[in-house]
Amino acid sequence: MGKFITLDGIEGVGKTSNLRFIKELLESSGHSCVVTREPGGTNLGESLRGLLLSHSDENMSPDAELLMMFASRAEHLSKVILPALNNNQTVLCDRFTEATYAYQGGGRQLDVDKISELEDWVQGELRPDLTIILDAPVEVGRARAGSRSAPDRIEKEKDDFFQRVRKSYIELADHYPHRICLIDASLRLEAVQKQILAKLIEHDIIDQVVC
Ligand code: T5A
Repeated sequence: MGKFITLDGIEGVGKTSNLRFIKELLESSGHSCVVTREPGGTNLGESLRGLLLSHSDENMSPDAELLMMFASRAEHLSKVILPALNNNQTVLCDRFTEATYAYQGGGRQLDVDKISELEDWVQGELRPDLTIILDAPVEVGRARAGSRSAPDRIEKEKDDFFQRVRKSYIELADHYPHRICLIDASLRLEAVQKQILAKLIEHDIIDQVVC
């Protein structure tokens, strides 16, 4: 079974920038990598992503949003993630279920027991071997993401929504320290990458020798 690594955090903290760095590290240490993302990663998942992150102002009920995240995840697990893990490949995923706890649980304030039930149903016992949460104050993420294209449905949320999302991520890392780690992403990119490298070594994902 391959390793399952996920990267998460609030908007603009540097997931995309660091995903490339992690992929290069993994490949240089001999991992065959599948890089993917949520919501998305399959034809159906990318169609759902289009609806979930649309730029329209049309309302979506929080329950519909939650169920669509898990519908995308069910397809992703069955078509991409599980086949790759079973083929001994390392899966590197830009966001996973921790995002659901943070955004739908924290941000939308949905009942986390419902999320946990869906997690058990859709994933069975599968959990990431390592989740790296890039943490930075909401203002820092906003400022970094700010200059890009028009905000999508979720990016349009107010600061208090993202404060709750950030708080949920911090709580998840506190609750599952063996598999979820928090990285200070407010630092310069090189300093962030140094922390990521240390975590990958600490969790036996890569060998110190190859670095
Ligand atoms: N969602 C997702 C849910 O609500 N529930 C779920 O279950 C799931 C799976 C997905 C959206 O869906 C929601 C959450 C999200 O709202 P996404 O595709 O993951 O969205 O996109 P975003 O989170 O919007 O990702 P972003 O592209 O905004 O941010 P990144 O990838 O974190 O940031 P990145 O790497 O593009 O960096 C932003 C800028 O900052 C610079 C970069 O160069 C770039 O210009 N930067 C730094 N600058 C200084 N110092 C550093 N350390 C820097 N790191 C990066």
